[in-house]
Amino acid sequence: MAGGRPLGTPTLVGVSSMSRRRAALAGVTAAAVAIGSAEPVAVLTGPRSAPLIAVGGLVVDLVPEPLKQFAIALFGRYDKIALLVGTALLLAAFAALLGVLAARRLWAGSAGIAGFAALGVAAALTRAGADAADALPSLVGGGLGALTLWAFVAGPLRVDPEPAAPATPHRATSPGPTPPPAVAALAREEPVAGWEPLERGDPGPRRRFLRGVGLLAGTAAVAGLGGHWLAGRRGVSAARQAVALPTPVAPAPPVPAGADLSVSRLAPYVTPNREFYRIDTALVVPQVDPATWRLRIHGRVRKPIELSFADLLARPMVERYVTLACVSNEVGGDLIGNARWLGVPIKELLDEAEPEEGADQVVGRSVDGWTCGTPTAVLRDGRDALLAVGMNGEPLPVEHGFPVRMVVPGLYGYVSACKWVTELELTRFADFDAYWVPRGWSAQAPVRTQSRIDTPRPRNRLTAGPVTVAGVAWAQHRGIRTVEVRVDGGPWQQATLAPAVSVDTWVQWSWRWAATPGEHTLQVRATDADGETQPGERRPVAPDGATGWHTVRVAVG
Ligand SMILES: Nc1nc2c(c(=O)[nH]1)N[C@H]1C(S)=C(S)[C@@H](COP(=O)(O)O)O[C@H]1N2
Ligand SMILES: [Mo]
Repeated sequence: MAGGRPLGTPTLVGVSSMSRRRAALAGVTAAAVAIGSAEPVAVLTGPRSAPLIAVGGLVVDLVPEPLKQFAIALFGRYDKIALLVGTALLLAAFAALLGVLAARRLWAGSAGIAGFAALGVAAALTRAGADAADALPSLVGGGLGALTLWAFVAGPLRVDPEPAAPATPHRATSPGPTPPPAVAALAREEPVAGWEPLERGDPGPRRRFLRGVGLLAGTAAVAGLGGHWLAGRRGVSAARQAVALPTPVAPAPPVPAGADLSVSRLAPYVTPNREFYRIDTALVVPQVDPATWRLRIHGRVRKPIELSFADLLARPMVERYVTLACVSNEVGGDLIGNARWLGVPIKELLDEAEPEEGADQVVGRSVDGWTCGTPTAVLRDGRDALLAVGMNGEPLPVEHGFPVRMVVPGLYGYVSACKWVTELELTRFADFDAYWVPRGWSAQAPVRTQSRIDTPRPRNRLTAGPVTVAGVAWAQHRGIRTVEVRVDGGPWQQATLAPAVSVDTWVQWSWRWAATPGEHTLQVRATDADGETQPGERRPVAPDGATGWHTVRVAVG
């Protein structure tokens, strides 16, 4: 067997003798090629068709709710990045195994890659609004990945750590403390008999293997990152910048003087867009071109409506301050923000569409298939439920739903605030469960009365004497009547309320505390305008919003 390298001949001995570590490295490189080469293709077919994002999206939709809660608790707002990194690590581990498998049986390794490609294709094709082209990134990636694996295992980049010699006793038994000669030679970087380069300048199979790994992994990284970057440039930020928002026929009432108590650490009355919390299931922010955007109002209506963005902008607009809150906001949490929204009253559109009797649910559907179910009655009861196009004087930021989203005062976001909305379907609660309902959340979810202490912060060290305790309280669409504070479980004391624009927004409050030395516990509770006081009982965020009093412990020196 001396002499020629068995180029492209996967003899059983040669294949099975490929070192495990190299085989694993070959597998990981093949996976990198698959993922990386899919990205430039996804520039054409859209970022959601890229295998990592498509499979990640599938995971987001399929993962059982308790696990998701756990992940959110564990990773906080970085849960999406954690998901992608976790998926990539898992993929790398599988790819390494596939490499080892392929070294033994090339067909099995190829079947594994085909399986992954099929998963990518299935994930991409089942995303909302997907078309056949969305299969392309996974197909191309899978094909190139399989080719890479072949090249390493049986093709030009193949490495045999041993001459394809008859099995020696060294090999039959455990390598033991003395490595077989070929392995020892490799460690010394010496040429091995039967392994000499074919010609001068041929780097030899081992070098060629490593060069192959480096070159392919590098190319994959460049293709992947470049493709990702290009896909990002195909976003809609230019189209967003070009939007000229109309002047509202009904401007928002001015923010009353004193709505902002201007206490440091206290959340500002109006939340700047950059600081506004973001919650959604989207792994990549949907990029919706306003030129092609359509809104369909359909289902159980007598007169279905279809509107373009220009049609919407041509309608009379109102501007309103509304505080949006997430049902997943823990007591004391910050998944809440207040903004000035510009938009068309949903009521007017529904009135024109003429909902049928019994159509008690309006399903808002996003371009990415996410849905929320809002009571038709709530949307028509005269509150400022908007199809919003503007946020704090700007077109909606892309991550907050550009070009159009729903905003409904008094309801949690998951039942009302559909971003990137493209459909309002009239149906019945009995007939359709929106996205979060089968995942264990209530179909009906008015915002619970809540209050939060923003200052002092937990575990602050304070000096004895007067201390300003301040925060925010909210009971959207009912309004806040009183806020009370107590120290160390003592009597409740009335806080001072700042003025607010309307009952649809939160309100700031403050209370002067004569702090005495020692450890203290501060608690806050609010009473809404209906006279209902926040219960002290602690309940979790699921299924319809947390209850309990925000409690902050401080040390006064
Ligand atoms: N398309 C879409 N819209 C969505 C969601 C989503 O996952 N997808 N999440 C909802 C939830 S749970 C909340 S709390 C609000 C948050 O809106 P924001 O990100 O603009 O603060 O958006 C709602 N609209
Ligand atoms: Mo939410």
